[in-house]
Amino acid sequence: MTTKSYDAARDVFADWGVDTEAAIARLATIPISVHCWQGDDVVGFENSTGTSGGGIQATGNHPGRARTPDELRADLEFAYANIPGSHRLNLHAFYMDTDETPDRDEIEYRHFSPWVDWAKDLGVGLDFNPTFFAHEKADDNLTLSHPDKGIRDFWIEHGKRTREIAARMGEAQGSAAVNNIWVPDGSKDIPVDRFSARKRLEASIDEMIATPYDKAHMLDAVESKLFGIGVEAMTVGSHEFYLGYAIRNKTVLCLDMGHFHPTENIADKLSAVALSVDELLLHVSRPMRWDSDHVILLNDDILQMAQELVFADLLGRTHIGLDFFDATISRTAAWVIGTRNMQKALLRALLLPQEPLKRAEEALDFTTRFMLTEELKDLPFAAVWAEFCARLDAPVGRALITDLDAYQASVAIRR
Ligand code: RNT
Ligand code: ZN
Repeated sequence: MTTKSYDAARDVFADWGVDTEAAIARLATIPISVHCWQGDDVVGFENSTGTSGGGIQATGNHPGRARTPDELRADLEFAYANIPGSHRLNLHAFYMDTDETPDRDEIEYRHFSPWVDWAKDLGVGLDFNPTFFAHEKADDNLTLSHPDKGIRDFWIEHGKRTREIAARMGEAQGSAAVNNIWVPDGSKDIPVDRFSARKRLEASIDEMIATPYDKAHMLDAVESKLFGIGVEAMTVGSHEFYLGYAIRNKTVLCLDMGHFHPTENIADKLSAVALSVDELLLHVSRPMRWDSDHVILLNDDILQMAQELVFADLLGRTHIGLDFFDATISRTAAWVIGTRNMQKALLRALLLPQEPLKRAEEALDFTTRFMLTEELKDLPFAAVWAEFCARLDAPVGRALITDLDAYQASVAIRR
């Protein structure tokens, strides 16, 4: 039984030539890779003494931070129950779940097997990341491009191990785990030999990813950045660096929305890079003045990203991951609302009548395009979203807020 408001919305969309049932069915097939690090403020679970670093740090002290793998999994279970559909978990290497104390160059699959078992039970696919920060050997904000070969070798070994772990995860779950490489490497002040640093980074990644793995199990991705705290003058792995690297080496290219100049439009980049790379990974995020990793809102930036993915037919070769962390609000609410915002943006894009929009543009009829884009903003998207959530057993509106509040209250008391 569908609701009256959905029935009415279906007719409105049908009038524009849009099939709401097709949009709902398509949205249900799009997994979002939910980042584990929103749940514990990017601290991780290494038993050895980790340091903070790499210019990434959550700010805020809201009660209820997950302090153990069990707490993080409980929070994730709650979050997934309130996010309609089947999704993934993006795990960082320093979220190992073990009593052992392996250093980064000693990690093995068994240190992550509790995650694999749990994810399998929950029907969640895993993605993975080497962790090149929060470690004494990264204190100079240099890892794979460090002038010291010993340090580079340490991190190369770490990266190799994550690829093997990710490949085993992918094999166990029957879908490729994306293993995303981001390094903090850069220079606080103006360097005089950028080229050597970039050649070292290239050579290190080449060595790290030399062992081939079945693409059905593991996909290498590379993530660029503009600058970070402590590396204001130069980031070794810049956008141009990794765009070229990904093209030459046929890796996935990761675009993080916080890793460009603030006035750049990341949505605009998708169709440009899609001509040269096969697969994309997104780190959907909300930079405010800098790479601040605010929780994503349902704003124009996200709507444009989703529209590009749908209109340019890039969903089939784009892995949608999230990358935000806010410790001033409920971490579970941040996960749930942020992930749902990505889905809502995709649904809106799926519900737009592409044909008249593209036809107007092709005919250089910008008046029609303008009238359409603005009038279409009034379409009853919310009724279709509510129907999607109802079919997939996820609450909306006040019921959702009551759920989020109750869970936050429970963790705030216990932790
Ligand atoms: C850092 C990058 C990177 C990290 C995660 C934790 O600026 O965005 O993706 O946020 O790997
Ligand atoms: Zn990122």
